[in-house]
Amino acid sequence: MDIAVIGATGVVGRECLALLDGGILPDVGRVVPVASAASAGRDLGAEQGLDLKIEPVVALEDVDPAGVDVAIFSAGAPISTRLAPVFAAAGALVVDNSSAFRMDDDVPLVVPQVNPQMLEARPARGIVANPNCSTIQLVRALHPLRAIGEIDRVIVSSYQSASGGGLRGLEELADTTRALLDGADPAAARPGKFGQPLAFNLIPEIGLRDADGHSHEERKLRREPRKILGMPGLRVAATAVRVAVVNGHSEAVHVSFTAPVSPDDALAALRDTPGLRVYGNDPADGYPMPQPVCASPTERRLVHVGRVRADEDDPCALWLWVVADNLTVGAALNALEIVSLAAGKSWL
Ligand code: 2RA
Repeated sequence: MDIAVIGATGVVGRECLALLDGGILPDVGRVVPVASAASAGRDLGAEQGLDLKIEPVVALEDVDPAGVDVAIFSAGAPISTRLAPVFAAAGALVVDNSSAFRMDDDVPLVVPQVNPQMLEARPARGIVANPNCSTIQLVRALHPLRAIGEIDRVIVSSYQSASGGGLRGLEELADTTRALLDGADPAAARPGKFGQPLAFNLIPEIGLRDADGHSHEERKLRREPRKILGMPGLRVAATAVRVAVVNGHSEAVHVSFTAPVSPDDALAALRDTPGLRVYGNDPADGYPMPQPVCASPTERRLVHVGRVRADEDDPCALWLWVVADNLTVGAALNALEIVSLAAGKSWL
């Protein structure tokens, strides 16, 4: 299987290469990293200390889609809009990490642990959309709970790390933190990737707000779970906050069901679900936090669910605390799990 990684020098592209190096897919042939012309010729394998044989970076304008079996896009919606159909037309299965196609009716939006049935047949346009990072961890925590009752409403507050803003986001957190520790005036910090200085701060806006006051990220958290769970009428209310965390998104999730539910039943359903790390309510069980989750090569490939507890004013509702590495679980790993799922189908 020859794979092109478009956006290979970005934070998600690098995770894709690292996962491929780790053997997430069998029978990998050529790995063609694609990036800007400024990166053409770079040896990302050597830069990242990978064993996998990776070809020198090809500039976006020079890439030849012919002969590519799979193309993973992590270069932003404009590039996906322009080039994903070109790769698909050349016969590649495109897995797109951008928001370009997620809500198109003829493009499946897939989390393999939740709606694998969406890949029983080759996607009509040859494109599969990878959901937004904060969506993936949310639906992987919600899906098992459908075994204990019918979900009626979800209220989610997300606490999203700087790495969600890519390399610029990471640089900005480091720069503004260093500046403040050196005594600089936070107001002097230039509003960059996040519009406000992030160090020691919270920014209640991810993606611009619309006329109704909802941010672009909050819209994703409302629309995407409905499509993935096949619940177009699911009521979802979201608040998305950028926080001064390097990597790892966290979510406080309030789930309402149509009938009474118990935290014990929820914990049992979650514990029966592969790919989840579940924390009980014994103080010794602890709770998930982004820093240790993302620091562990094994834990950063799981969705972590803790603080499962009753809503004391509503017997039909529960609280959850969900943490995951937004670059692996929330992007690169889900994309490659889609490829792995597709590889088992006759149509790839
Ligand atoms: C963010 N989910 O966290 C968006 C895109 N990665 O910035």
